[in-house]
Amino acid sequence: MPAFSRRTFMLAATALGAMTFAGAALAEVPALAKKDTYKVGFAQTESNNPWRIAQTNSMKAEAEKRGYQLVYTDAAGSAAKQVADVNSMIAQGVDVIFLAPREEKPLIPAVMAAKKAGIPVILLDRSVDPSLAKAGEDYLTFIGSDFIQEGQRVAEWLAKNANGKSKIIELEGTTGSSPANDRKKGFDEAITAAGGFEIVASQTGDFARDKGRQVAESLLQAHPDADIIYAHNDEMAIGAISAIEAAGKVPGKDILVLSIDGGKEAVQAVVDGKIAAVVECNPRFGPKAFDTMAAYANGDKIEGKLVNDDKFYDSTNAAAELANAY
Ligand code: GZL
Repeated sequence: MPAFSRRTFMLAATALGAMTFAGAALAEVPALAKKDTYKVGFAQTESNNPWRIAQTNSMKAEAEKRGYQLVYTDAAGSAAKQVADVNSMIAQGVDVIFLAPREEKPLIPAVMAAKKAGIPVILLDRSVDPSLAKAGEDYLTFIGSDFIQEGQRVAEWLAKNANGKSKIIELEGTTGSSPANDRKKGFDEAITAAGGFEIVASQTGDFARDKGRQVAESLLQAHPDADIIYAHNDEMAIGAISAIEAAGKVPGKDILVLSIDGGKEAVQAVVDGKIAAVVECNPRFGPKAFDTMAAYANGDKIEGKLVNDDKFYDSTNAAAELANAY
């Protein structure tokens, strides 16, 4: 081989090797050593509704059952505080961080800081912007529901059971959160494809009961012909029921209410005929979260997305299923 091309070859090989090494370093999720016990971080978004409280209780119960030390934080609805909470966990030297990112973009720095500190992150329930952080590279995996499918299931039920009702008010979840983004995407695309429906208004109620009630009240006044309310979660659906009744209308008769989460209060409302259908979004993450962490420590391959199976409640099964609802 002529000297010039050999030198060029060596330079190219060195450059390629450096890039590959850097690439490998950037692409690796930090390892988790196999130990008898762990110090585990769980950064919760807030505790403003039964769903979040059920998720937290499930995580705390599983940590206690396994004898792990749990460093728990509650961001009280602030993405900025949730970033600070994760940074605090990093400083405390936790072995792994479970994170339910309140919104898709603001939590990216927290995910990257944990990776840089050599701490694997498992996303629970909510995800981050996939164009900014990737499973299997920046964090280990996402465990949660398929929010697009949840929205689609509501649309599919409506397409079969609306019985002529067609004007929809949509109550969106927390702006910028993956459940709000994807429950809207899944529902809006499917209900448009079904034909014969119109979303007359769509506004955030921030997954909160009273905000949901206030927004539903104002939208019902602005759209008196609305005869369907699709709420991204039970809290806002229950708030909307109060708004419907305050407007002198009958939920389930004048206006169909549809929801996602499947908490006991909402499933009871299905039994009572006030909510037409609810897609479950099970908050009991503890066992699956800690089993996934143990499998990773054991060296098992972990898929980038671990989707929960969600039930569906309507008048055909709500009474029988009520006892199992969270
Ligand atoms: C969905 C979860 C949502 C619930 C709301 O996985 O993030 O947050 O649907 C909760 O009730 O506030």
